[in-house]
Amino acid sequence: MTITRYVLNEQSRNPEARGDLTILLSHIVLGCKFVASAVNKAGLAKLIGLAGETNVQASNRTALCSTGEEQKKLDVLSNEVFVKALVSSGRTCVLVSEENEEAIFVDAPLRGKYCVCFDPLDGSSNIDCGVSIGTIFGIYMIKDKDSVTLEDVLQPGTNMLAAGYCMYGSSCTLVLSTGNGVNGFTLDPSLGEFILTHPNIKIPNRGKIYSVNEGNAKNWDAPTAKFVEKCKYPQDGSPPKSLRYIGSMVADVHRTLLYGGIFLYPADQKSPNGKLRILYEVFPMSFLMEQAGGQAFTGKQRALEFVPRKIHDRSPIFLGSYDDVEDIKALIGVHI
Ligand code: AHM
Ligand code: MG
Repeated sequence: MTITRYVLNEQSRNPEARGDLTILLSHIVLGCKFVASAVNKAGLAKLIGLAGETNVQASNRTALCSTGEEQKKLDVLSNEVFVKALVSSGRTCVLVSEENEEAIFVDAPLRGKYCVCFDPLDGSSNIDCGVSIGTIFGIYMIKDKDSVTLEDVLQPGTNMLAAGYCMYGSSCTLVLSTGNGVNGFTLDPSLGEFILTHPNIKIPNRGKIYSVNEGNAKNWDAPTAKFVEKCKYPQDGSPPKSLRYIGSMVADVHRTLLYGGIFLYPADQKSPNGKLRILYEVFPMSFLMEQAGGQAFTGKQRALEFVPRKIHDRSPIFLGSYDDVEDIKALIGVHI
């Protein structure tokens, strides 16, 4: 089963579907193949290293990093690839990219009804050492494509129609949900096709792994510190959890989805909203987790119910196995 056939099958389940989402997804798949090829050739083609610019997150993050975030060559290329792939699909009206400060409004002749929020190459600090990196995307429908505004982009994650990520790792894996479960496809390089290799992914109810940047522990709040303490020194007779942290959200979430456990990027005293961006990191991954039977929580509420105020807003996030996320909710004392 190729991803093309899978998406066409999904389309045929909805008698009112006119194929627009199918076309949009095929352009996203094309962008992923292009970036996968560039990532594979990066060392040879001199694509690793800096592009000599800083990206939009630099100004947002001055409190954290006085020099600004350095933008890598592969980030620049991947962003260009996805913007062109999405615009040329003729199915998008507004795009939000991690790499662009402002939302991109598509010119009228090429305008369609979808909004796509994406991080073209997440985990860029891992590029130069060959660790897995990925593309993350979330898709919304816009009410009126002829009068689209920024407000149309600032929707809760519950309005998302589809989301996914593509991981450029030891193999290239695309994980997708169109709101009917989660499926994983692996790129067969000899065919140039994504093949369904992980049908109907369900996350275990509880896992043996926790995943967090523990170097931030001195700035955590009490419930987060207590939660991680319990992962290491459980009081209920269960074995301690293993720690796995790659520092590349796509890879950390992919492992969490397949093996179970919890991934967290909590708030801390230095970053009261955590680090991860709502529209193109937190929402798509939360959508996938819920679709796989897990849950995603901001520390205050169900992550998908959050309504961002600006396109690059951040939020703390705890996501993964249902019962593991229940544990952090119990420690924080939130009942949702
Ligand atoms: P990026 O979009 O600038 O690459 O940052 C996002 C990445 C995520 O992939 C990852 O979960 C996180 O940053 C790791 O942050 P840290 O190095 O603070 O642990
Ligand atoms: Mg990035």
